Parts: sequence; structure tokens; C-alpha cells
Amino acid sequence: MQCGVVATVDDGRVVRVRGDADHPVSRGYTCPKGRALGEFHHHPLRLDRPRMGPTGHTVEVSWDALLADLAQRLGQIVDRQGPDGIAVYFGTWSWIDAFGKRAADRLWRQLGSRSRYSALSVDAIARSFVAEVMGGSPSLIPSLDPDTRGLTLLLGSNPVVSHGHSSGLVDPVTVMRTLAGRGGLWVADPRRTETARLANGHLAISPGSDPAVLAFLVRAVLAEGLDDRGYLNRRSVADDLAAVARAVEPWTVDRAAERTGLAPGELDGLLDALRSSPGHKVTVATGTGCTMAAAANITEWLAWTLQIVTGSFEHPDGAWFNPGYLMRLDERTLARSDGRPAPGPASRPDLPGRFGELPCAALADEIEAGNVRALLVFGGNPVTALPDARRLTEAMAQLEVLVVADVIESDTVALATHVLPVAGQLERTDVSFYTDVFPTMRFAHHTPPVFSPAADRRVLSEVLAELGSRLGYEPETDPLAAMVRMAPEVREPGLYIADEPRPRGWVHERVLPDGRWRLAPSALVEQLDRWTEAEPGSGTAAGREARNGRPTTVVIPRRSLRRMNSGLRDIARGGDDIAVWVHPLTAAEAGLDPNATTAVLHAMTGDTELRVEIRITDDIVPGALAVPHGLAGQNVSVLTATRPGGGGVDPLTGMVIQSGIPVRLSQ
Ligand SMILES: Nc1nc2c(c(=O)[nH]1)N[C@H]1C(S)=C(S)[C@@H](COP(=O)(O)OP(=O)(O)OC[C@H]3O[C@@H](n4cnc5c(=O)[nH]c(N)nc54)[C@H](O)[C@@H]3O)O[C@H]1N2
Ligand SMILES: Nc1nc2c(c(=O)[nH]1)N[C@H]1C(S)=C(S)[C@@H](COP(=O)(O)OP(=O)(O)OC[C@H]3O[C@@H](n4cnc5c(=O)[nH]c(N)nc54)[C@H](O)[C@@H]3O)O[C@H]1N2
Ligand SMILES: [Mo]
Repeated sequence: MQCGVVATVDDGRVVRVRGDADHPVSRGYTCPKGRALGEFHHHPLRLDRPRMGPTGHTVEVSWDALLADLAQRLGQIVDRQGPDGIAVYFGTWSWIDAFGKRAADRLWRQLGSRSRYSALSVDAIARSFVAEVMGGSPSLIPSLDPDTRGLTLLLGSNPVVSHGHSSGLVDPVTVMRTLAGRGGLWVADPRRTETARLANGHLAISPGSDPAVLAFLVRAVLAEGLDDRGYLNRRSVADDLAAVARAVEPWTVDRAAERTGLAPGELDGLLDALRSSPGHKVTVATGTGCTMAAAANITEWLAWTLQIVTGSFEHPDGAWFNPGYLMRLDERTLARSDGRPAPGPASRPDLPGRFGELPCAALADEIEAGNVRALLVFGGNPVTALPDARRLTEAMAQLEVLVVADVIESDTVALATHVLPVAGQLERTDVSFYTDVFPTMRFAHHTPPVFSPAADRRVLSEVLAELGSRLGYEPETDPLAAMVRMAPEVREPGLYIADEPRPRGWVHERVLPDGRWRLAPSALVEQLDRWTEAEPGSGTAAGREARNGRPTTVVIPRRSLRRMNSGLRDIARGGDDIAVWVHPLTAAEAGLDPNATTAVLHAMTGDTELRVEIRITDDIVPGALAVPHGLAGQNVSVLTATRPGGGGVDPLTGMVIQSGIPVRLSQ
């Protein structure tokens, strides 16, 4: 995403890809995904020609025939049932094709549809929600500063593999080692991950128990006076602070130890690390282990609360907020929002609309109800990424129109009625526009194409402009113009670093409502109170009952080094790392053969089961099953549930619960 690479081309083929030692941000570093650029580009499964026809029976056609047919069908759907009948889904890879995404956004706006979905509601929507209710804008993304001298606490994130959830770390092994050597690095993760091995402390916590760790820390900070009182007086409201103190009060070390499965001494060790951090500053970075869990919202809220009560946000030894090189959030007046949801999808009024989108949890219902008749997929693979995969796949096969713009065959392409073979990364101009606020410093790239699109591929933005014209809409003539308006220099290809690469202070000065954090949003305080109540203290009859009622085996997510979700799994070694991690005790309890290499996961509802490859290891806590996602033959999303009342979806955000899915394990 932010590394400079040098591709050596010989006779129209990429023969070598290596890190660009002269790149001022990545300084020669690349990850295996970046180095796979050539192999991905030349892959035999690359989409070369447009295809059209009924699901599973598309045949090659000309672009002209495809676009004419598509325009006609979309027009008919709008005439028959209005624009909401046409839905768009933006996947993770749509963000890296800036012109394509702009064109898709424009077409969607021109259509006037409300049916917009993206990977946000299956990834980390809790983060945008908490940013909105606490800071006044969903666009605030705290970013880890590799140069911090304060303590760093990672919860449910494994940057050595993922490069950080939203901070796109370059050379994460070096960054983690540096953090561990300075203010200290602590990792809470049910797995002994590659990152945990580099940390000063690893808390092997029970899945889903993160709020207990954070509530314990917030309580201790307030009780011991480790907070930054002067800052809090200026930047928060006293009543809110009192509400926080009350909500975390039950979370003593013993109770937190009980809930997390840790020894009290381990939690005290973490508190000690905070006590000795300069100024008690701390950066808390959460990842998908937390944002996909049932307690996602309160985990994120308590993570922010800990950073706010210690005065860590925008402090030189705490997290900063990247305003983007092109987005320039620090120079704009951000629309203030307070967390009120928009109306949800018609078939699922129990779920909210948020941030101009509808939750992916509702897509299958919307198709089944006939509300969505066409779906346009950009840079994503909903068949593996979205919940309740079997039901969704059946629903998608019933669509009148399923447009998939991709670069390679996929499980979703296989269902398409209209396949758009679009130009890949080496075949188009790219500007780092939609990824602008994620890098570890404020900079932008503009890279020209290396090749012109091969075979019958076309650049997505051009395809969509033509489709728009056929529907009678005005196309955008210069997609770069909007970016150039923000930063004239990006007209020319190159790399641009801001004069102030990690600005601090703009959120406090320009964004916070009345200059103060909203420390105790009532919806979150209530969620924590409920969570606390559902987790009674040790020794009580209610406590034992709750523990006995808790499923003993849950699926948790993990990322693989050489894939990007479902992307790159077809290339050499991309498909190797697919095993589910299982603790020996869990294996024994489930009656697995100690030498077993496969096992079956059974969903607790319905009769869904999934045979998976396993690896028996004590690098994971008993009861947790760490499952990689994005695979076709081993699609973990068949285990997620979305039906109303099924407990598979967070009611505040519409987020699908993908971490801590109860299952039964068998041979
Ligand atoms: N059960 C479960 N579900 C999950 C997750 C989980 O851990 N467990 N993770 C969730 C998360 S965090 C995310 S982000 C989503 C991911 O969900 P999606 O974004 O929908 O899925 P990806 O697998 O990232 O999509 C990859 C597709 O983009 C295509 N692609 C690659 N390059 C390009 C390009 O240049 N242009 C275009 N147009 N397409 C391209 C790839 O070929 C591939 O088909 O899944 C979510 N779903
Ligand atoms: N190589 C590679 N890099 C990627 C991706 C990829 O597929 N491959 N995907 C990209 C995408 S789309 C995303 S969203 C990011 C995700 O980035 P991360 O969020 O860092 O994802 P992971 O590396 O899976 O780390 C999640 C960790 O959470 C742990 N975990 C699971 N459940 C719990 C829990 O209840 N509590 C705690 N504390 N931990 C838990 C898991 O064991 C796992 O180690 O990575 C991005 N980068
Ligand atoms: Mo993601």
C-alpha cells in the first residue's frame, strides 16, 4: 500500500520486483504481497475478456455488447422499482484503484440509489462509530507512531503479518522491536503470534474478553491518579468522567483476571508497564480480533477512553491522527455527527444505516426480499467476505444482474452475469487517494502505468464513464482534477511527503465538539453495563452458570502473510497457510486423533459444517480456533449468522460478528 517497489520488465514481462531502496518512506522494504506483483499480473487466471450471460454460463462478448446490455437492464430495474434496486459493493481492493472508485461512486450517486455496501461493515465499523460519538467525526483514525517513547498496547492485531489494522506499518518487525525497546510493547491475543513473540508482555486472553483488560486499566489509572487531570479538565466534561469511573468500577484485577483467563499478576504486569511509561502515555491499537467481536464497540470505546484519560491522543508519546496528504482533514470543516443511525434496509429495519451505507449483514435479506435486483461489485469478493455465505451465494445467483469488476477469476466472478476484466495495478494510473489517511506518515503517491492494459482489459474508470453515458449521465472528464485541486503537485507522477509528516493538535483544535471529547456516550456505557452484568464475578452461582453456558469452542480470525484476504491465494505459496490453529486440549476434548490434519467445524445454528485443515499447537489458548479467511474451499463465512435475533450482528453498527463464533469441533 505504501511501499516503493521497482519492477524490472523484460520483453513485456515483469521479471523481478524488489523494494526501492531510495523510497524515503519504505527504504527498500516490501512484503511478500508487494513482491508478488509480477506473478499476479501474469497469472493464467487473469480476466482477459468481457463475459456475459446467466450465472455460471457467461460467454465472451465485446465491450460494446456488454455495456449496451447492462445499460438496458439497469435502466429497466430503475423504471420498474426505482434506483434502490441497484446495489453497489465496494471491496478492499476498490480503494487502491482511485479513479475506478471515484467513477463508481459517481455512477452510484447519479443513479440515486441508497443501496450501498462496503467491507466496512464486515471489518471495523466500531472504529468509525466510536470516532463519531466520542470525537464528532467518523474520519478520525488514531495511528500508531513508530517513533513513540510511550507504551504500546496491541489488542487483537498482529502487525508482523497484517502490517497493522489501520496504520499500514512499513517493516513491522523492526517497528515492533523498536517499540519493545523503548516505552514497551504489550500484546493481548489468544494466540502467541509473530508480534507477541517480539513483545515485552503477551497476555494470552480468552477470546472476546478485551473489555475486561481495558476496563481494569481505566479503573486503575483513575484510582491511582495516573490520569492527566489538567488535560481532562480542559478536554472532557466532569459528569462524563464520573460516568466512566462508575462503569469501570466493577473491573478489579481479580474480576478481569477471571474473565480473561489470565493470572492477576499478568494484568498487574501490564499496569506496571503503564506506570513506568513516560507521563503514563499509551497508544492502544486494536485489530480485527476486537473489531469483529461481539464486544467491538465497548472495546474500542475503552481503548479511546484509556488514551484520553492519560492525555495520550496527539501527544508526542501517543497516537496521532493522519489527516491525509490529499484529504486534508485538518484544513476542512468536518461535518459534525453524533452517532444517530440512518434508516436501515427495508427488509431489516432492525439494522441501522451508517456513514452513507447499509450493513452487509442485510444484503442476503435485501436480495431475497426482491429489493435488490442488481449488484455491482468493485474490488471485492462478497462470496468469501460476507456472512452467511451459503445463503448469500444462493441469493446472489438469483440476481437479474451481477456485475463483477475484477482482475482474476474468483468465487464471485463465477456467479457474475457481467464480468468486467479491468486493468490491474501495473496497467493504470494510481493515486493513493482512498488510502490517504492510513499510512504511518502523511504522504501521497501518483504512479503511472507500467504497461497498457493487455488482452481486452480496460481501465475501470473508463468503462464506468461509458456505462454512465449510455444511461444518460455526464461522465467525469479528468479524474485527477479533484486530487490536483487539493494538492496541485500531484498532477505529476511522483512521491510527495508533507512538510509536517505527523501533524498533531488538529483534532483537538478543529474537530472536537466544543473542544472536548464525549467521554461517556450513553449507548456505549449501556453496552458495557450489560456486558459487565453478563459476566458476573467469580465464585457466585450466577458466575458459574454464565461460564458453564458459554460455548467452549469459538472461531477467531487470523490473517495469512502471503494473501490479502482472498486476493493472491492462487499464486505460488499464497495458498499454503490455511490451517486452523487448535490447542491440544481442545483437540483432545473434541476427540480428535492427535495426528489429525483435518477436522470439522459445526455451526451452532442450522446444520452448517465445514471441513478444515488443522494444526495442533499450544500457541493458542484452549477453546479458540484461529481460522484464516478468504479461502474458496474452506470458506469460514459459512459459519457466520445474520438472521434477526440470532445474535450474529451488532445492533448499534450492523457489524457482523466474525470473531468469537461458537462452533462444535469434531473429527
Ligand atoms: N469470516 C470472516 N469474514 C471476513 C473477514 C474475516 O476475517 N472472517 N475479514 C473481513 C475483512 S477485514 C475484509 S476487509 C473483507 C474483505 O472483503 P472483500 O474486500 O470483499 O474481499 P477481498 O478478498 O479483499 O477481495 C479481493 C478481490 O479483489 C480483487 N482485486 C485485486 N486487485 C484488484 C484490482 O486492482 N481491481 C479490482 N477491481 N479488483 C481487484 C481480487 O482479485 C479479489 O477477487 O472480508 C471480511 N470478511
Ligand atoms: N498479510 C496480510 N495482511 C493483511 C491482510 C491479509 O489478508 N494478509 N488483510 C488486511 C485487512 S483487510 C485487514 S482488516 C487487516 C487486519 O489486520 P489485523 O487486525 O492486525 O489482523 P490479524 O493479523 O488477523 O490480527 C488479528 C489478531 O486478533 C487475534 N484475536 C482473535 N480474537 C481475538 C480476541 O477476542 N481478542 C484479542 N485480543 N485478539 C483476538 C487473532 O489471534 C489475530 O492474531 O490486515 C490487512 N493486512
Ligand atoms: Mo479488512
